[in-house]
Amino acid sequence: MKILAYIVGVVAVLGGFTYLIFGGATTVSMETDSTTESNPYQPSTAMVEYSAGGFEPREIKVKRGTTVDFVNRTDMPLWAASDPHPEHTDYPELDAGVMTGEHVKPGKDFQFKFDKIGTWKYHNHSVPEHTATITVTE
Ligand SMILES: [Cu+2]
Repeated sequence: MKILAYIVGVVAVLGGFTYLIFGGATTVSMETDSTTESNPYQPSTAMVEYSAGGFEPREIKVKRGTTVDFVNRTDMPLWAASDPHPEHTDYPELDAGVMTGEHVKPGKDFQFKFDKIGTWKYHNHSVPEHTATITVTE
C-alpha cells in the first residue's frame, strides 16, 4: 500500500507540474502578446520599395514607432517627402532631402521612424505624381 500511495503521490506531483508548465506557458505567452501590442518601444519595421511605377505597397498601415525602410529600386534619385508638394508641411520630418541632405541614390534606402499617429500621404518630390500613404495607429 505504501508503494501505491507513493505512485499516486508522484503522479499527482507530475500532473501538477504539467499543469504549471503548460497552463503557465499559455498564460505567459498571452501576457507577452498583450505587452507586445501595448509597448511602443517594441522594434518593428516595414519596407516600401520605390520602382518605376511608384511606391509599393501604395498603402500600408503600421503601429506608432515603426521604422519604415524606403528602398530605391530605380536608377533615378528618390526624394520621398510628405504631402503637400512642394511644401511638405503635413509631416515635415518625413523628407529625405532634409534628412539625408540629398536624394536617396539608386539602390540605396533611407529609414524613417513614424512617431505621429495619423494618415500620412507622401510622394517622390522629383516625380510628385508618385504618391503613397502610410497610416500610423496606436
Ligand atoms: Cu514635394
